[in-house]
Amino acid sequence: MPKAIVTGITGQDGAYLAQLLLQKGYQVFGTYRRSSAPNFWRIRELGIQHHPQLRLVEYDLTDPGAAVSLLQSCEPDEVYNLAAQSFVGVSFQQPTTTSQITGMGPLHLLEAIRLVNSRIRFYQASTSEMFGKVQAVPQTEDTPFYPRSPYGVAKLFAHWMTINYRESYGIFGASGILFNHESPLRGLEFVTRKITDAVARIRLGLQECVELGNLDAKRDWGYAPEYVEGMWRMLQADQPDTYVLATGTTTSVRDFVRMAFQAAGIELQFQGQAEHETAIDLATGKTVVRVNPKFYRPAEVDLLIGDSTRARTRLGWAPRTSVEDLCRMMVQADLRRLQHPQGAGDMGRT
Ligand code: NDP
Ligand code: GDR
Repeated sequence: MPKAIVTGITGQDGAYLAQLLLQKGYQVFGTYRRSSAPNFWRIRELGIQHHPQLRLVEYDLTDPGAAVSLLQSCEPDEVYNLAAQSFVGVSFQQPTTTSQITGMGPLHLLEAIRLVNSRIRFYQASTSEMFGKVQAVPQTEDTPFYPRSPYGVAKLFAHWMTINYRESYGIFGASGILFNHESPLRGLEFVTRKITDAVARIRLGLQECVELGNLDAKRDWGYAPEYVEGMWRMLQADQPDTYVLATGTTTSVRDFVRMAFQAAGIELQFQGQAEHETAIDLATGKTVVRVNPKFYRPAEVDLLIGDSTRARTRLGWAPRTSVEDLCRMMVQADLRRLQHPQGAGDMGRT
C-alpha cells in the first residue's frame, strides 16, 4: 500500500486530495496544526474523517525538526505540501509569518527529505500568484515571474527551492503552478466563496448587502477536485517537472458576482465607478453589492489566465468544469447549507 503525507489536510485542497488518495488505496497521513478548537469540518463533509486508512498527525510547517520526525515516523513514498498561509490579503499584514510558513516551510520538508530518504517524491503547491504583474498572456511554465505580494514572493522562493533540490540532489520535486481553484469547501475569506455565501444569505433574507474590493481583477477559476488529481499525476510521472494547471478562461470578479446572483434568480444592475460602484437587485431596487476600498490590496494582480498544454499533453490532465457550473454549484451548496444546516453540515462556519 503506497503511503502519502498531505500537509494542510484541514484546508480545501488537503481535504480533497486526501479523499482522492484514499480512493486510490493509499495510507494517508494528514497533517494539521494544533489549535484550541478542532478544524475538521471539510474532512467531515467529505466523510473521510474516520477512514481506517487516514491518520491525522500534528505538524507545524515552521518547525524544521518536526519535518524530520514526520518523515521518520510516517515513512512516506510521497509528500504533498499543501499547507501554507494562503490568503494573499493577509500576507500584506503578516509578511514575516507568511514568509516563515509559506516560504521556509517547504524548505524544511525538502531538507528533511534529503536527510531522511531522498527517494521520497515531493509535490510543492506553487501558484499563479508568482506571475503577479503578468509579463505575458496566457501564462505558461516559461512566463517570467513578477510576484506582487509577500505571499507570491514566499511561494516563488519555495518554487525555486523545489527546482534547486531537484537539480542539486536528484530529489523528485514537482512544482504545480496552480491557478485559482474553488469549490463548496473553499474558505469564506476568498472572493468566490465570500460571494456565494453572501448571495445565499441575501436570497434567504439573512443579509442585505455584500462589500467587496476590486471588481476588475480577472482570475482563471477552476474546480478544486480536478486540480488535486493533477497533483497526484505530477508525482506519478517518470520525471519531476513544473506544470501549470488552469482552465484557459478568465472571468472578472464583477462577472462572477453577476453569475452568482443569477444562479439565485437575482438580476443585477451595476452603477457608479471604482470605490463608488454598487449593484442593485433589479426586481427590488435594493443595493446588494457595494465596493469598499478596505478590501483593496496594496498591489494587485490584475489578470490571470493559464495555458496548461504541458499538463494536458504529458500528464493527460484536463479541467472539466466551467466557471458557470462551478459558480452555480457553490451557490446551491451555500443555499442548501443555510436552509438545512444539519444535513449540509457547517461548511466553514465552525
Ligand atoms: P487553505 O488555506 O484552504 O489551506 C491551507 C492549509 O495550510 C490549512 O490546512 C492550514 O491549517 C494549513 N497551515 C497554515 N499554516 C500552517 C502551519 N504553520 N503549519 C501547518 N499547517 C499550516 O488553502 P488551499 O487548500 O486553498 O490551498 C492549498 C495550497 O495550494 C496552499 O499552499 C495554497 O497556497 C496553494 N494554492 C492554492 C490555490 C487555490 O486556488 N486554492 C492556487 C494555487 C496554490 P489551518 O486549517 O489550521 O489554518
Ligand atoms: P487570490 O484569491 O488572491 O487570487 O488568491 P482571492 O479570492 O482572495 O482574490 C481574488 C481576487 O478578488 C479580488 N477581490 C477580493 N478578494 C477577497 N478575498 N475579498 C474581497 O472582498 C474581494 N474583492 C475583490 C482580489 O483583490 C483578487 O484580485 C487565491 C489563493 O487561494 C491563493 O492561495 C492562491 O495561490 C491563488 O488564489 C492562486
